[in-house]
Amino acid sequence: MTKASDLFVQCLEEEGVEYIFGVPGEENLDFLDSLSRSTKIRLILTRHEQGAGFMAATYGRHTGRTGVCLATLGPGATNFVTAAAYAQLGGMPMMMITGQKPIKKSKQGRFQILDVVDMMGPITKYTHQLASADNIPSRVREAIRLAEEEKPGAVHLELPEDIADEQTSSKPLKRSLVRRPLADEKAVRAAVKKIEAARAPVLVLGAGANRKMTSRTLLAFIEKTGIPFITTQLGKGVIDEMHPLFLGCAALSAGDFVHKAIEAADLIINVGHDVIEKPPFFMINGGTEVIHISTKTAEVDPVYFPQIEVTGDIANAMWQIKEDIVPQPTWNFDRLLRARAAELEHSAGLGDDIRFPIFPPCLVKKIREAMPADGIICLDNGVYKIWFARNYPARQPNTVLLDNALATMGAGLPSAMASAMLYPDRKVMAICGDGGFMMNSQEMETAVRLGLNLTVLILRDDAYGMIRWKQANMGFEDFGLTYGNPDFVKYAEAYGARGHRVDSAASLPDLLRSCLETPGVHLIDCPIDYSENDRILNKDIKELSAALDSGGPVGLEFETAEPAPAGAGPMPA
Ligand SMILES: Cc1ncc(C[n+]2csc(CCOP(=O)(O)OP(=O)(O)O)c2C)c(N)n1
Repeated sequence: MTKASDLFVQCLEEEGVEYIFGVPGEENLDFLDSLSRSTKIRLILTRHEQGAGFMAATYGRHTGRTGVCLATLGPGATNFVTAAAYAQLGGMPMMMITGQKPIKKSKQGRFQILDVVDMMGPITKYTHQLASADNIPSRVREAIRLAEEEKPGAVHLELPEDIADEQTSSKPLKRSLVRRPLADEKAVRAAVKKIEAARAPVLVLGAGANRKMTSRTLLAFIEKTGIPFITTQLGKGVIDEMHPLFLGCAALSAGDFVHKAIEAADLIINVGHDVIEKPPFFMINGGTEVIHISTKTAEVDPVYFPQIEVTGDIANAMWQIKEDIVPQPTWNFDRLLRARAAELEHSAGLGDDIRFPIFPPCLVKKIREAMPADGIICLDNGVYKIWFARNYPARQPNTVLLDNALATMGAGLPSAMASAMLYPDRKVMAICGDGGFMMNSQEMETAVRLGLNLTVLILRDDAYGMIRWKQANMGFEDFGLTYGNPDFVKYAEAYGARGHRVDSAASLPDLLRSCLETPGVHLIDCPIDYSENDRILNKDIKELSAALDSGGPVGLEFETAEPAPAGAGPMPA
């Protein structure tokens, strides 16, 4: 016979779990005791359940295997909610294990008791209370299977104290061998015919394209056909964004150069579309047609109703299409590529502006120069996310971890910590606003305790800058969005990390280099100047890209004899 909590740990070992991130409570003590004897799973104690949840989700995002986190009942479980939603919307396989008071006999009334299983319902793929030790193997297997199946997401198991203490003869189940179904040949053929008949097809790579094998087959397709590509924010890095056929990332909702490129296309090959992201284009009836290539069928809505759907494993679908397709001499991508050329010209000038406090495009450029191709930047949520999504070329998959799904603040530092744990030989940087950093800054202690090599860059504007910008934009008074900050250098030092302060744009590269090369946790306090966000993002870019059609300031003239078909314009802001 085996104790239930021992069996639970054995099941997790069988699944290949390496870490459990968490904050245990009294109701997890049997489980914790069982975990103490595991030679395969390491407990990573955090200072808040949210940090544990974000780290577990990021483990899932990097590996495709379920990241596991642990908390107690009631308040521990409620602290998991944001991380669960982050994993669920962001497509990251993650399992939460929470404790509970005994379910058969309890003398404690309703103290700390919430219906956690019910609470997790809307934000998980599976939530279940273990009511018998015998069922632990099948419940764990089912939870992990579902967490990893397309679209990956969050699952939850509740282990009550009395069940954890039961004895059972059950044994762990082995992982199943699962393959995603392959796309149907006829759908592939239809897609190929449509692409061959187009004049200027374009690829749009979204969140679902960010899978290990997909990058390889997509690259082979792009190299064979010469068809250019754009990415959504969650598709960043699927293909090297320094590739000459990269047309940009859809970071703004509308009016950017990248939207001009989409408008110039007459067919959109939309790979790995996920409705969770803001759409990079919107369809109108009779407008530009769309081929949907994904593991799931298209969720139709007023701006998305593709004409052809190729559903099944994306890597295989792209391989089949690549094998079948014959590049056409009639394809012409000039207008698409010229929009990109104009964009590069515009952003190069901005990146060279070394004013101080630092100018966002210059910051992005300096960080790109400091980070190696496989270096990982993990963004929190704030204004700077738009700048990084637009201007920072991701060279490899999962090297720009940003959250364009739940878009929560507070995940930047924990996601960077999980990245640094998983890839100790790569350079990892958390990039946070002062607001987002302070939401989980207590995890600096965890980072130092774990001995991570990590650079945390805090972009300090002493405000919830993103909201302040929108407030100004909407014509409201500047009210209610500014605050003071701790002395971040001293704050870092109090945790045993190294604190640094940037005092000029020119000194940033050396500071970045020394932080990235010196082991340990570094925190950089970097004042940032957001005063021109509006001029550049809302005015200049839109005016310059709009001028592309008529040959405006950037001197580009699109052939007007054969205008792009209407209907694939950017989503209105
Ligand atoms: C948990 C959470 N709370 C609130 C928001 C809404 N929100 C989005 S950005 C933002 C301000 C971010 O401020 P900061 O981290 O300092 O970055 P900045 O925009 O100043 O660069 C807020 C409040 C959110 N996305 N997530």
